[in-house]
Amino acid sequence: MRPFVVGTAGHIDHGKSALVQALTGTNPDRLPEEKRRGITIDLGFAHGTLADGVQAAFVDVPGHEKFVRTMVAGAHGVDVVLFVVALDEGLMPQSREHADICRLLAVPRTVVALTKDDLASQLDPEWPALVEADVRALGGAFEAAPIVRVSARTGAGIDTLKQALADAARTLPPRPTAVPPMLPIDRVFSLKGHGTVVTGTLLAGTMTAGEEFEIATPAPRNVSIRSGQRARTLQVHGASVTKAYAGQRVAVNVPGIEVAEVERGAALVGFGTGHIRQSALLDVVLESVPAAPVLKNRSKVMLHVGTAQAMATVDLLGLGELAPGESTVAQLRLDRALPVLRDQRFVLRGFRVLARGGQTVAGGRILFADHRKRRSHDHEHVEALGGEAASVVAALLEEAGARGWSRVELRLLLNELPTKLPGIASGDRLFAASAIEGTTQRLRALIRERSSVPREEARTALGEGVHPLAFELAAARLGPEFVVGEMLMIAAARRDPLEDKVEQLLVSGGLGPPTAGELATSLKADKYAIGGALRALAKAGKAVRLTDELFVGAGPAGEFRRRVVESLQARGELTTLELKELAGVSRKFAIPLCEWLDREHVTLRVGEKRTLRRGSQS
Ligand SMILES: Nc1nc2c(ncn2[C@@H]2O[C@H](COP(=O)(O)OP(=O)(O)OP(=O)(O)O)[C@@H](O)[C@H]2O)c(=O)[nH]1
Ligand SMILES: [Mg+2]
Repeated sequence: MRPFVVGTAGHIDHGKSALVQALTGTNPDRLPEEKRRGITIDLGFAHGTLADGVQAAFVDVPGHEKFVRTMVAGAHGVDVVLFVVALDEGLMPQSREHADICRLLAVPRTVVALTKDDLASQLDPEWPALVEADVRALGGAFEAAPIVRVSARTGAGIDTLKQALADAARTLPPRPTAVPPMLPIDRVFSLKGHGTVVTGTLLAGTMTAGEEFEIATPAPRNVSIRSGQRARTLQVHGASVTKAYAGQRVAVNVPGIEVAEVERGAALVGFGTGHIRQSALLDVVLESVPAAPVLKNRSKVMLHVGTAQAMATVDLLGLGELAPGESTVAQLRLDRALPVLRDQRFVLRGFRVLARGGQTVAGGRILFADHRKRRSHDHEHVEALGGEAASVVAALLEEAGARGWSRVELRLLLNELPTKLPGIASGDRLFAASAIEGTTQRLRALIRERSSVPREEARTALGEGVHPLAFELAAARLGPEFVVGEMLMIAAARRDPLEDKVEQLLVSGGLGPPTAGELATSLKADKYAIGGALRALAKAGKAVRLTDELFVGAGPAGEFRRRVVESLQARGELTTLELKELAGVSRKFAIPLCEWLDREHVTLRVGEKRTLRRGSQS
């Protein structure tokens, strides 16, 4: 059975504190003012043994309508709500508001105590059944919750109630344990000889005595974090422990911090995680209370999350308003950054008392401690953040582009990581496949534009939005057209396999090679492709262009030129016929060959004869 916290709820004076005392032997009202006025003002704490030796921590909350914010701070980490209704009064305004709050905070288990049962004899015999029916009519968890009639005064029903609480706790869902600790602070005090002690319910993770941690304090701007603090000692249920687990109420001795530096609303978080935990922009799933008025877009409300509060503007992301009892995704923009946890529940309260009592209008679940303002077109994206871990990771990666996310950050943001991670991994970082593909394309375009660019310069040119690991992934994907080293370059023009075949046929054709048309036919290739291959060979010095139709291999052409120069040096001049005989080919080839030599300024044509141009060597 995992550790758990029982929290009271119910209208003022209905006997919550008296019941906690009857269950645990501890009076949770410890302030002199509470004792004098006979009401609870601040949260009270106790612990005791239920049925079968089961240990439980208790948080007792005030019922007064002015102290609902304290009630919410007390209820945030509660596993089993002990919903107290005085039998003689029945449901009252804060009974209903506390019921709403427990439902919005998704307190996992509910046990109802109809207390002051010792007064039953003075009541109409039909009255208790009516009260019970009203409780059932609250709906949800109240429809099937155990209802136990008790008296704190006589002790009647207390054992049955202990049994009901223990039974309810037996099947509690687990808390996230594989995450860094998160402890919303609900009390700060100084202990003589020990220094500052903070207490709270450990919502997630485990804490170890001596461990370093951070304190995230609600802050007007961005984040406010005190790092490098150490938990000197830990106490659970009044006894020192070396480790505390999620679901336990923990007292942490933090000698490095002054009492005045911390207050309820701050949170103790794992070392190095404060910047992820704290945010003034929260993507949430919002659910409005059925009896509340319509919630308009841009409404200003008070957000209660963990033990903290902040003023919030509700952006319904494209919706004009939220009808009572409906739900949607939204972004809450806070006047200060609060420490939060994914899936943490919250409550929104308005500023006027509603007809049925109380000011609670909505609540919901935190999806994401964001860093940016959402717009209406982000509606679907925020919706995706409410899905299964794998699809949430995919949505986050998609949005982060080439900046990506580290596994550590994702685990902190989501409390867990799916076993199969989407995206492309490099080191500890993950990127959406589309982001790497996009970066690769940008890099290719950059290199093509500049032919070559130093690696570092290319990285800078792509901008800060591209994480160095994304750049490396992109560089590795450039493809064979590029050379990747300290310089990123276009590889020398890649040879077309058609060029090889054309070159072969030209060389074997000597001075009488196939024409472009004949090459196209014999290679079954397009004449433009043949033309391209021939021009590429000529450009590379492997062939000589005689006419557009006729190219000869560079080897045979050079050999012919050498022999012509040799002959002319010996004989002074040569006729076209003599030149044709020297080439050993038909006129069809000989004439263009001679004209090529003229163009090359090797020969000079004088009538039907050619001489060697002055200055021409070979
Ligand atoms: N007769 C009778 N009176 C009770 C019983 N339990 C509590 N009371 C009385 O009811 C009054 C209120 O009790 P508390 O326990 O302080 O009520 P509470 O719900 O904690 O009140 P707040 O914390 O101020 O909301 C006190 O005068 C108690 O003595 C009970 O079982 N029987
Ligand atoms: Mg009380």
